[in-house]
Amino acid sequence: MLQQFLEGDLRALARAITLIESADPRADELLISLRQQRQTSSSLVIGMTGAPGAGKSTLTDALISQCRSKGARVAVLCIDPSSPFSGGAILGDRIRMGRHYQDQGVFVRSMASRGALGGLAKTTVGVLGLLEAFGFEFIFLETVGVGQSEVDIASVADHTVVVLTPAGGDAVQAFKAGIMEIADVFTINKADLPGADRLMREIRAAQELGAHDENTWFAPILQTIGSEKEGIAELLEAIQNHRNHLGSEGLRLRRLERARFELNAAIQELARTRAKNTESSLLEQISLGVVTAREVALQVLGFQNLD
Ligand SMILES: Nc1nc2c(ncn2[C@@H]2O[C@H](COP(=O)(O)OP(=O)(O)OP(=O)(O)O)[C@@H](O)[C@H]2O)c(=O)[nH]1
Ligand SMILES: [Mg+2]
Repeated sequence: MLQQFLEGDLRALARAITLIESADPRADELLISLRQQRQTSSSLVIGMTGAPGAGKSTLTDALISQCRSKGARVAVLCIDPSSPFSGGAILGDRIRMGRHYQDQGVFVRSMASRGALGGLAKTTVGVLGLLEAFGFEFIFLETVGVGQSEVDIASVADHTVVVLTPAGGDAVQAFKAGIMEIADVFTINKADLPGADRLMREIRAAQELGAHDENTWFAPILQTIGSEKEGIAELLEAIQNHRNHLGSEGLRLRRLERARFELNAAIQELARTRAKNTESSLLEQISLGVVTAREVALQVLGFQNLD
């Protein structure tokens, strides 16, 4: 399978993803040998975030066409934190991206991730590693719904595109959700609706208020009409400009951030298992107030002391 994978066989990729999703122990082995074969990844990993209905799927779809027109191969990972199954909200995206299905240069995969850390499946990072090793030039990550998963996506992606709309209160929502901080590129989608210029000024004002120096990357603020495919070339260009800004050192730091996210997910997973398997006698002691939950936690996690 490794051989077929390295030769670019999409069926081998699909099988490898299934291994990861089913938590098959051979998946780790595969990932490690792939990482040794393909040391450097030049993929652009792009996270698309924004409120439900902002136009993430529409824009991703248009960006796929833009990448394909340049001959680049593209993968899309749709992450649905609301569902334990793939389906539901994801289905619409599949249909919308349907016309790329015949295209061998486009790979679309949906993943459910309910119950996973912050809504972003721990398997997502593994699958992402596979897509990078496979050699896609562009990899888009898209979530359905709002919440923590948007911020998580920024920990995993190299470039985070925040999709806003001129609809009332979008900027306010973005400030609240901490999305301003994670944006590498803003796009005001639905720029055909009134209020796009005003929103642009609000974001710019907010950026200038924040701490900055001569090295600060001011996320460019674009306007797009996803449904008309307007502004798509400029959006892709802005993403590529951010890549150039990051350079190899910036990219290295982003990847460290991803590793930290991955480690955090692994630790939480282990801790959760330990908690679930804790003997009832220990639970009873906590319940009676004989010991604190923290003391038992340290014990079941194998810590010697509070450090
Ligand atoms: N007027 C207008 N409508 C748009 C534009 N872009 C997308 N839409 C429409 O907005 C609706 C939502 O777009 P989606 O791409 O599904 O939005 P999304 O962010 O992926 O939504 P979720 O996946 O549910 O979070 C669709 O009906 C699109 O046709 C635009 O630029 N202008
Ligand atoms: Mg969508």
